[in-house]
Amino acid sequence: MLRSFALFFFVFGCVSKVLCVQGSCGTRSEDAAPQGAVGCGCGQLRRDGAVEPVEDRTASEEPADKYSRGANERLPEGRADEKEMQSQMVLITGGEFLMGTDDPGIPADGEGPQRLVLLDSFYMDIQEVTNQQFQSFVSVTGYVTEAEKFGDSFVFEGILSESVKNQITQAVAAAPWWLPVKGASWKHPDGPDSNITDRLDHPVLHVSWADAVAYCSWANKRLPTEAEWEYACRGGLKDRLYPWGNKLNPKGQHYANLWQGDFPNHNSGEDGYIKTSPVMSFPANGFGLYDMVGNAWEWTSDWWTVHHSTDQQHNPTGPPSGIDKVKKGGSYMCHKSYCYRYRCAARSQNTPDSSASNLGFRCVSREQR
Ligand SMILES: *[C@@H]1O[C@H](CO)[C@@H](O)[C@H](O)[C@H]1NC(C)=O
Ligand SMILES: [Ca+2]
Ligand SMILES: [Ca+2]
Repeated sequence: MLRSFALFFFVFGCVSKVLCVQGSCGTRSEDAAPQGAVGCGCGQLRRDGAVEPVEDRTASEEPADKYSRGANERLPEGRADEKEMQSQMVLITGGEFLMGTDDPGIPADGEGPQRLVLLDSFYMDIQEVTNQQFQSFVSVTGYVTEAEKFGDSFVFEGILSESVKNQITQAVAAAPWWLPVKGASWKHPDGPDSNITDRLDHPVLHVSWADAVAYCSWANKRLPTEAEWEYACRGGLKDRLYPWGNKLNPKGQHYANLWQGDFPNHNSGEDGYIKTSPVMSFPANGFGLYDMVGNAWEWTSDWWTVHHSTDQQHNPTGPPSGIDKVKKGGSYMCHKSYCYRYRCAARSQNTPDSSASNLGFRCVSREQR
């Protein structure tokens, strides 16, 4: 806990927020911050150091190994069905692109400097991994997510039922709209009294970085690097803000599931969705990829740093180690006033064991799967 706070000081240099005692913060306490500098508090969802996972995981039990197809070779029939459950992939033809931006929306996030990156070709899921897809993975492998092991996950206050909200005494000091909710998991995304029955085609949520790695590995895929994700997000456009261009709502249309209204108090749902939307509800980008920005944040394989070399790089994979993993694209909770992170160059971070009601993933692979 101390370490997260120290890091929080370091990253945001914002003393007032740290001193803001749990529960005593006004919900608009971030108004004083530069626009979007702190955002939706998405980076603050760290698990308390005092909370230990139910099981210690040894190296050989890393989810990626344990649940890889190799390790599950003898598992049940139903391969064909399982295959059909997988997301369609699209070829992202390699090439050069300008990663990051010299005109950062949130400089503290390390969006800049803009730098030349060369990537090999790869295939990418056209959609975020859905509840249904994750369910098929779990039913074949018996996988248990980290949120289920910890027994809780972070849920946005605005989507909790009153009865669950009333039982919660803790909050994230810097972002009081995030509540650690017992029993929240991918199966119970809005808390223990919710379910995914009507949301099988929505992005899976409350998955940690390791959970995402385990799923992709099982599917013979992997998480994208940040560079791959950003290149894919840009959809062939150069130096634009969004996957579709520079205008947020071309011709008055919504191109992503974001937040309209007054964050965090009122979501007008003008784009049709207060929470997540079924994947592919908004137009695809030039590469045929859906929901690259908005809907659910997406984990990448890179460790987080805000320092980037301007040297040209080939297939960069980020720093060799770190504390947080990079996530990209923003979510249905992002509004310009708090979380101007639904841009391709934007980025944020979480500890790998974090999970929340706005964070999911998609996979990539070198070959067509
Ligand atoms: C799932 O939630 C819906 C309400 O969102 C409820 O009507 C339904 O009974 C729940 N299903 C289960 C299996 O709990
Ligand atoms: Ca929305
Ligand atoms: Ca997304």
